[in-house]
Amino acid sequence: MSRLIAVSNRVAAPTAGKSAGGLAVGVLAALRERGGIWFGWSGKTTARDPGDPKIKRAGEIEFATIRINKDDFERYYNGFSNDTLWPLLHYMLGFFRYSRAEYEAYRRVNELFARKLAPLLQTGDLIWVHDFHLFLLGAALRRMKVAQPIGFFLHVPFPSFDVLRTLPGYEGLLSALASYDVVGFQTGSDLAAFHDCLRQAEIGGEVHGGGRVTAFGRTFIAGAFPIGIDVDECQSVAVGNFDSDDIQRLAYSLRARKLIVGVDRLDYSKGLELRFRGFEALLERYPAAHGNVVYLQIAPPTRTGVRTYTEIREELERAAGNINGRFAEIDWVPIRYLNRGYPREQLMSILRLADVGVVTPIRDGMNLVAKEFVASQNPDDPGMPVISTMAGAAKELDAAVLVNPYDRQGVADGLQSAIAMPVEERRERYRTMIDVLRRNDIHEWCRRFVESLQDSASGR
Ligand code: ADQ
Repeated sequence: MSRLIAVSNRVAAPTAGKSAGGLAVGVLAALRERGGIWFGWSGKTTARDPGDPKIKRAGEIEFATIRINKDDFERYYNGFSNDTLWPLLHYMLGFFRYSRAEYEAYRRVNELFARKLAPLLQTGDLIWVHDFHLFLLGAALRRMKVAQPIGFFLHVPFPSFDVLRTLPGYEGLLSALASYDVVGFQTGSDLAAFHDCLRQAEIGGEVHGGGRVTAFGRTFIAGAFPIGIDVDECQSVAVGNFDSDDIQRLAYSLRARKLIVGVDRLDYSKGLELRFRGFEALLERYPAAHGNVVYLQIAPPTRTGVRTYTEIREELERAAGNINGRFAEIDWVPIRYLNRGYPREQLMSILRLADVGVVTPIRDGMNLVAKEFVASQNPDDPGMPVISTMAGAAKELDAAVLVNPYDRQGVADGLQSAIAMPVEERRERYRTMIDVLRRNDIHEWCRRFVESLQDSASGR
């Protein structure tokens, strides 16, 4: 069986006693099955030459990590990846910034990854590159005459042509994607947007049947591969930790109140302030919620040091203070806003305890929390997710309560209908959703992608 070489900005080496989240679960499972390498940044920068990758072996898997040049890192990561590509890909051009120097650093880091990875490769390997930090890696590997199949999966949305062309040199990004053998997106809409970009007169690409497309002189596969979760792992973690002191303390503190839970990285794409305002509208429109509903939002800071992120954090603190100030009573505070991370075990049990999971990003490639919320529920008395139509997850989980995150009253009504939903209806919707999650779990996602990559090799 061919080895799998997974490449991502960060490498999620399993740590004793910690369960891996999201994509790490799937990639680790695929690597365990076939053996291979997970290659990426070590988390450290250097002022000198980064040297050879540091390799640690755990069973069939080698974790190979490199340092990145200190000056390049800032421009590659906080600059081009997070201030240019992230807002562009999430249709949030108000946050978009562009600098040629940052693009150059991004290109250099992608080339560094190629230079350090190439010597580790063997004939027959399958290479799977993850996410927008590494758009240019496939092209850089091809220039080094790497002939093995290379796939790319985009975890975030792919924008429509009119948004994409905001990026100076967007053609280069599309042509870099054409260096891969398989390009995967989260949803059919992302794939359709990619097809549309290729068909533009200035690109001159073509879309054929069977997932094949031609552009920049190459024919390759472009498909939708919605990422899933490990349903059993999620369930057992949620149940296993449910009786812990922390969860029981939380349950006790609620008395018989309904619990709405949100769990997100603190990012503007997650629409947290709008969500707080939607909850405020719930309190305005439904007086019965006063004293009877608690909204717990967990959002640890990310990208600290970046101004926009400090600003969102302050805005959220203001909004929470404002809403609590307006509605709190002597024995009830409506919003509990926790600005820190929690271990996965605790998170999954908190989701299980909740009556409503609120997942209302402004844009999201998929959103695994929506799926984890469903998987962690008690099938006999399941909580109900309220999901934004702008999250990839809404496509598969259409049995949830769906809302437009910009519609403050719509969010309030959605929350209310989830809170008040009879148990039979919740069970029925839960069964529909859990079936979808089981059919397309994280293992299936990996299997489908790797199979496409393998097929692309035999089709060449
Ligand atoms: P993210 O934007 O990071 O991922 P998401 O999919 O919601 O978003 O979360 C990833 C993982 O992080 C989940 O397993 C979740 O449990 C965990 N997580 C989130 N908030 C947390 C918190 N406050 N504390 C601890 N853990 C937390 C990107 C894309 C998504 C896509 C994923 C996977 O932006 O759209 O679903 O990749 O492809």
